[in-house]
Amino acid sequence: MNAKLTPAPAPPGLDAFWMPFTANRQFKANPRMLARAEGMNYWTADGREVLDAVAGLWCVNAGHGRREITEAVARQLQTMEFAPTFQMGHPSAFELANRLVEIAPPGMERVFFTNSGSEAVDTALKIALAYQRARGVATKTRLIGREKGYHGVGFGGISVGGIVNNRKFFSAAMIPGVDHMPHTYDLEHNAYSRGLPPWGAHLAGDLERIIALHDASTIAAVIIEPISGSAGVILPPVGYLQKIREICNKHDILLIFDEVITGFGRIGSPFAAQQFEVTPDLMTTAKGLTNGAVPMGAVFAQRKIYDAFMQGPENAIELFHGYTYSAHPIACAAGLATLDIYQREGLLRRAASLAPRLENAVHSLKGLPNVIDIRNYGLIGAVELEPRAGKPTARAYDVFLKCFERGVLVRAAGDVIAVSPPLIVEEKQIDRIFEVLGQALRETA
Ligand code: PXG
Ligand code: PLP
Repeated sequence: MNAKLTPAPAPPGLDAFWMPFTANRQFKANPRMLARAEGMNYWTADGREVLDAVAGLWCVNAGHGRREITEAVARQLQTMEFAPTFQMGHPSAFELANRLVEIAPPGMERVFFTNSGSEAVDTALKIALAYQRARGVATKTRLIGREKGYHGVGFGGISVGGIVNNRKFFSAAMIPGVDHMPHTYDLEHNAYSRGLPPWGAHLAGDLERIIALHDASTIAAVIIEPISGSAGVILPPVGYLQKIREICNKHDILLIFDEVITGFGRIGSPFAAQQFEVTPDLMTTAKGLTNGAVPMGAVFAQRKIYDAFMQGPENAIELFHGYTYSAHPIACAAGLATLDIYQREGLLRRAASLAPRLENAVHSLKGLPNVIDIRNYGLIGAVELEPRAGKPTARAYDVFLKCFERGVLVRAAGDVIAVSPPLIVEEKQIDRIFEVLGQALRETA
């Protein structure tokens, strides 16, 4: 877009908007405003083009400005802007659920809609607890998460999550009966691994320790991100997820995969469950479900879980849970149009063919100043930096800023720079992302 043709909008007052997960004062002193998006790019309010290397926030998997989504949403708005799904229904909710089941891991035949990943997580945890009661094992009430896990910001999600800053302020309100397995982050053994790290499958064995401590009869579910994003891209060691699945089977404990980031093609299959050939009992998703165009999340459930609820009198509500906007018609329209694009363009598998290019590009940054590890899988790349003494996260923030100034949007998670471009990314754009990141690293003390 030619900046000269578009008068800059009057600078808005910045005080009223309390920004999420943002250093508000730092941002408002030097705001970075995005005004337009198309394909792989954003344009800033002053007309500068920025290559989106993070798919918005890991969600715009089909790239920006997809007409089919816009038109589907507009059509739905003109036909029926809202319809309740409590004791009522509308066709696109059922259609979207059916379409999702078609691409889901084996047996995941039921879908519960939410409005975000955080709501999907809280929903999955509640389904897990209610399921154990429904099938007559009401003693199974404990939940197990992992250190460094990110499961959104609901009270359930932060309780099973393992990110210190998300927890410490709210410690008085953590849900009871939660344990945490160790994370699998280990630079000593795994630094600079390409793809899944070879070391660490044995860490799954810690689940046996927790089960031995409490007894399996008290444990409802284990929740895990197949690949964790927010904690700085932590990958499952080879064989680790399989081992977790075996232990859960052995002790009759539900396994929940949180696929909010890994879902919808990010790592080369529709879901990580398929890529890693480990099928969970429940799966939480959001983000790529609607290409980020309308907020929506979904919990996938194995048929056996849904069936366990379908007893008692037929006029009884089986699950006391739901959101006003569960299966909102606008979100359903966006979801259906998004799935059409994914399927027509083969995007749910495309990351597999681009992964080698990204792997080579990201690992070419080894040896640059302050780089202490590089990780990658599918269309996810991460460069970990040595934190500045006494100033954690400051170095990665500076690198993020330098990249933005040079026209590439990356994401800083702690002292890790994460890259997760839309799945439509071209090989040349992958190269450009890491060229710019390399320059930024060279210039950052
Ligand atoms: N689970 C996982 C695994 C996630 O990654 C959520 C739940 C929560 O989703 P909502 O839609 O409530 O935000 C997430 C979200 C980042 C970043 O850059 C990651 C997320 C959100 C924003 C930024 O690491 N993950
Ligand atoms: N708070 C109040 C007072 C409500 O009436 C409702 C829903 O009816 C909620 C919260 C929950 O809102 P939502 O269904 O959008 O999650």
